[in-house]
Amino acid sequence: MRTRAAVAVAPGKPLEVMDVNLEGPRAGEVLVEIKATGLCHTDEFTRSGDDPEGIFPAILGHEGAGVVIEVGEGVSSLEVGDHVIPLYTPECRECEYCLNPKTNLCQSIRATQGAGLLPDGSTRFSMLDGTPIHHYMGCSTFANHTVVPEIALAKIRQDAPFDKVCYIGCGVTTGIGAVINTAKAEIGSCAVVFGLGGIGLNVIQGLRMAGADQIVGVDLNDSKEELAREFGLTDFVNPSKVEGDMVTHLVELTGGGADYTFDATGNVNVMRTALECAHKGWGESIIIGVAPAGAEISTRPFQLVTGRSWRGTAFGGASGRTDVPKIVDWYMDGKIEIDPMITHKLSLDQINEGFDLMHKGESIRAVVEF
Ligand code: NAD
Ligand code: AHE
Ligand code: ZN
Repeated sequence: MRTRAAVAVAPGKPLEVMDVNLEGPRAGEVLVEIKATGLCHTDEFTRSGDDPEGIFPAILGHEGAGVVIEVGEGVSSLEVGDHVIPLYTPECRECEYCLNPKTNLCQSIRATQGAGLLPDGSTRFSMLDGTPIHHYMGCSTFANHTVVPEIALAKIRQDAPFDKVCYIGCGVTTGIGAVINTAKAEIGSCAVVFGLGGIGLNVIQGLRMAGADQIVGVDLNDSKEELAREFGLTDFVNPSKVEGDMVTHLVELTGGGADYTFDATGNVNVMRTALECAHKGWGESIIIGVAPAGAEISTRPFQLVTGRSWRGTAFGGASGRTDVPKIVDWYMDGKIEIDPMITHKLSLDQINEGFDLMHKGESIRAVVEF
């Protein structure tokens, strides 16, 4: 079939919206009509050329929601008409990783997914001249139709609005999950969140759900404070307005350091500050942000010797087929909020404007509706 997609033709270039060829689903695969997709900073990271795994041409996008149009041979858990959210962290429920409760990092298709291919080692997308186009994170939601492995689709309820729950495909689950699944923050905790964008706001929402007492937000952009306060922020710090050392400032503000700190910026200098303002003896710092190729974190080992821990989280530690339908229920039951974070709605033809808004710091989430 033919479908319409935004194609990343080369690193650093704007996406090009065009008609592309899409082959039908093979064994274990599912054809999905994407109804809506969010723009996450990780899409921009890959588009920019900063991602060491970036492959071009590719159809980016990993925060979508849609409807099953066709199922391939052997698909048993989904049928035509089901509503689904594609998962960049699949859940095969059989691999060594899925069987270990300590991780959500299903590895059953990681190698082909990282190479921009479906599990049989081929791509379903091509340009009209026949040039193959790579998949991205196993999802490629910047296309009106996409083919996704069955194990990388969460089946969700039919009454959930696509233009809101697409955000559960990455940002919502990553932020809330970092608090609930990874940090396992306790009632009364004190936390510092670096970066109050599409991920950081969901960390704040997760901390409020967990019953945190103090939630400090750090961002270079003052305009992020107001919405963050609506989600539970208690203190805002703009590092460019702090005189002296940021770590000292944050340790004082939190009465000795935070129980939990979260990096949602992707900046390795910020990650160091986040680790060092965690409380001596027990503070945990969780890295969520994705850093550019070649970037490395550093600190004095003494920071760890004296009881701070440095950890990381992918997709908020969530097992997607199991957890995503529950998070959709939380949204539908009013336990979590999504609507105020979706600040812009765009058509596919306007998708590059979404990245401009991200760069200008004007959006939290821009969502493309098909
Ligand atoms: P975003 O652009 O919406 O938000 C980033 C925020 O960080 C912005 O508000 C920006 O002003 C702020 N910021 C940037 N540099 C800063 C600095 N030096 N100090 C303080 N604040 C700073 O991006 P997002 O979609 O929220 O993504 C955030 C990061 O999380 C990205 O690196 C993204 O790739 C990553 N991410 C990781 C996962 C995961 O599973 N680990 C999932 C989604 C996103
Ligand atoms: N390709 C990058 C790494 C990118 C990365 O860390 N991705 C996160 C999800 S970000 C979603 O917005 C992730 O899930 N990582 C686990 C994995 O297996 O990819 C690089 O640096 O090479
Ligand atoms: Zn993402």
